Amino acid sequence: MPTAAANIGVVGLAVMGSNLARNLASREGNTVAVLNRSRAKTDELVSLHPEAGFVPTFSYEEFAASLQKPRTAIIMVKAGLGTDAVIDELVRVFEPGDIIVDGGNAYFPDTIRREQAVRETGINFVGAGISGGEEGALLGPSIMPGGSDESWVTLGPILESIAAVAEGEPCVTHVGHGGAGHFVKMVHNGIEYADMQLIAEAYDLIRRGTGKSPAEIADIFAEWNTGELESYLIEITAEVLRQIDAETGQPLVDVIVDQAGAKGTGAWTVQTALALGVPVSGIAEATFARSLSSHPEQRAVAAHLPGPEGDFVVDDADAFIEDVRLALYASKIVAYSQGFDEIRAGAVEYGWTIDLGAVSKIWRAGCIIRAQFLNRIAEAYAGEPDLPALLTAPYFAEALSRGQASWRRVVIAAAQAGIPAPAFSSSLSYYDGIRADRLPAALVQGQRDFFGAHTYRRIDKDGTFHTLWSGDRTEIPAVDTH
Ligand code: NBP
Repeated sequence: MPTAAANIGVVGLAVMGSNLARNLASREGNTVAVLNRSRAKTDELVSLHPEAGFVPTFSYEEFAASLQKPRTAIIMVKAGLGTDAVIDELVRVFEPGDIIVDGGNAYFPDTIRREQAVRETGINFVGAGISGGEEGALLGPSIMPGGSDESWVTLGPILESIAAVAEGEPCVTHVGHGGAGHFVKMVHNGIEYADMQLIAEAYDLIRRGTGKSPAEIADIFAEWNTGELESYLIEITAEVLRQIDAETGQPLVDVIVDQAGAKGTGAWTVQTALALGVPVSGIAEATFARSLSSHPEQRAVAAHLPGPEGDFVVDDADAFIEDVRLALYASKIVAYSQGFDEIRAGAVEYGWTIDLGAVSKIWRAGCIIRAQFLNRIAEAYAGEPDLPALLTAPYFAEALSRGQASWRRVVIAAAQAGIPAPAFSSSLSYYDGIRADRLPAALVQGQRDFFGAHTYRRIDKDGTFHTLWSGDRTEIPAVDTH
């Protein structure tokens, strides 16, 4: 058995686990024990990176013996049954007070279940969302840990040592108890879907409205990246659009099949939002847009359905591009506002205390949605921690006010030209819905009471009412069911 030389261990040495282990090993004070189900990955990692000083282990007993107490292990295996299998093994060889961290992409209800089960053994379980892909794992990810306060005492400094750094601050915070970390990571991914879809719609509208080439649009995105839209996603979009396919000489974007894949975190975000009753229409439209794109059989049979007559060419390309920029920013504000609403609602539902400003700050570096914009969100919550809707904060309200005329022109142009812009248009509808004095929901309540006696409330007195909806209307009494 090895001596307890390591202060942290990693189980699962595929691309994410091995990069995270290397990141940990590169930081002052860390000695990293490593373990993988099959021996080959451990041998390869240790032989390729002697500088890391890894402690290789080949059984859970050896792994546990190599760790100082409280033992701390980060699991980086395929989410699902693999995670449960590793947890069972670690629970078998660990002791009360030790800490098991799941750094995989777990669905948060699984994390809640695992945390409760492991806690009964006296061992701490922490579900930690880790964003940034393989490069982030190696160089500095954005980390969203949940779990107990006790585990954070040991884990906090270790995670702070490997996280990305934004303006001098590590991109990790103790998000909340239980499954809060994986919940927040899920919503992060949902917001990422919306952000990507909005950028794709902006590209499509500019291309089809102005006839500009992908390379020319890349220049526009690069320019946008110097202003309020500055973000990793805008930056990489410019690079994707500039890329030429070596085989055909065509812009690569024109050679790629137009069917977008998904690994399921967008769907989780939307399913969870539906259960919580939180409208995340931007994320939902982005998720559905990927689904729509991925049904070629339906698209083939629908291709003959008529669209508007004539070509779509805007009169003033520069003005249209500026309209699209402002519409993109406004829609992005809506998508983030909706995502933060979901986190707040999740915190209430599951009894977590989540600092929304702190969440926005740990997304400023290391993850896919990293952007300057997140500082504005942090400022909004610093100014008003219980802000009911992010988009009403003064900075965002001003941006929406500045952009709304452009936003409407772009959505009108898309509809008239027959260009799908589901995220742009649903975001505008959300904006108009949330700011409306009165909504047709009153009529929906009337309909519900008519066919199902679901009752309604009145604007002029307290109580719950049901109407007998038939016969002579003048005879219909309103019955207070209280
Ligand atoms: P994979 O998701 O491809 O999983 C491969 C690893 O899981 C290998 O180490 C494999 O061991 C191990 N494993 C499996 Br599969 N079943 C196991 C079991 N029953 N018991 C023990 N180990 C088992 O690895 P990855 O792409 O490095 O991702 C790791 C985690 O990080 C996943 O949860 C993923 O969703 C998450 N994540 C990935 C990314 C990314 O960009 N790839 C980003 C963010 C988060 P073996 O070598 O013996 O087969």
